[in-house]
Amino acid sequence: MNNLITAKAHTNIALIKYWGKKNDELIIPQNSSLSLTLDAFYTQTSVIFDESLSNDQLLINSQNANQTELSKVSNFLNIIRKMAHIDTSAKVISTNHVPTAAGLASSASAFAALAGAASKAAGLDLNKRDLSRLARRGSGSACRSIYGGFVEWQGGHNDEDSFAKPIYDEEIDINVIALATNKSQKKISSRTGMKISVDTSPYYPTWIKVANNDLVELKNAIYKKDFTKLGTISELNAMRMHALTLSANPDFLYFNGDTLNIMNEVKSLRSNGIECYYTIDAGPNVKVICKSKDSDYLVKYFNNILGNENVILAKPGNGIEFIE
Ligand code: 2P0
Repeated sequence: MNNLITAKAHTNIALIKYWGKKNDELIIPQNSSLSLTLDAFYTQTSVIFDESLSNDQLLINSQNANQTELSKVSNFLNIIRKMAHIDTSAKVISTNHVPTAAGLASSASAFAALAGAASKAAGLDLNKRDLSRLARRGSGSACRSIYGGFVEWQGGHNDEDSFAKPIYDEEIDINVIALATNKSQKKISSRTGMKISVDTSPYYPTWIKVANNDLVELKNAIYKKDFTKLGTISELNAMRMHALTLSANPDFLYFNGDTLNIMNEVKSLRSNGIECYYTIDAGPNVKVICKSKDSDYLVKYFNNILGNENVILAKPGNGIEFIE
């Protein structure tokens, strides 16, 4: 205790999406998911438990966090304090190296880095599986950011058996180009969006079956290094997830006009022999999956459409690291 510990975690992009919970408090998902950790975006977080503090303190990107952010982090620290049998307040200093323009959610990298730094600062020495289980309690997708490369979040049924694991440790040729489209659209958080989908979409039970099948198919594609199959299934699975928002009551949509334009561009590039696929999360931004040999061409292509600041190239990234 009384040690300042710093951890760094990268964000991840889901190729098979997590969209819905079985248990809201423990964050147990309805289906298993599979992601790729990305090198271009990360969060670095330092934590110290300090007897002289009367409350938790949180700085995000050198600014005092607002009350909502602080409560979310304090609730997460309470889980760690309970595990470590302490009641000391903590100071948390977090920096997101996720360009705002990338439009990538930072909750995955943020809670993965926080789980690592805070558990170690509290004197706990968790293995990666337990770190993944802990990160999951902050934000579901964070459990996948404990590992690098391709990662499966085994959905499980309870706190013990719901955690992520790396599924492939060899190099595979894959790049992801993050494209930020117009960001003015009103945002429905993932948490809210997935809850409305579970509660009201008549297609939700079918989603679970289809997503489970997509996961098996995608793992096969990865093991066989079959890029075409990998891209095809990832794109399909993303659209199947978004169909749940359109079929919810009230219905909602994360896409804007630029999102649709980029989807059409990707399809047209593909029919012209540049093999690329899209995936989209809970927002209007698009991530394009491609091979490294095509990434320079595609970055320039999208620079011309969206402007250089809205196009960011990422490669597979590493799992959590502790910084001395
Ligand atoms: C994912 N997304 O698998 C899915 C696919 C977006 C679309 O952002 O409620 O922020 O904190 O567990 O982890 C997942 O939402 O939601 C997510 P909570 P989270 O990456």
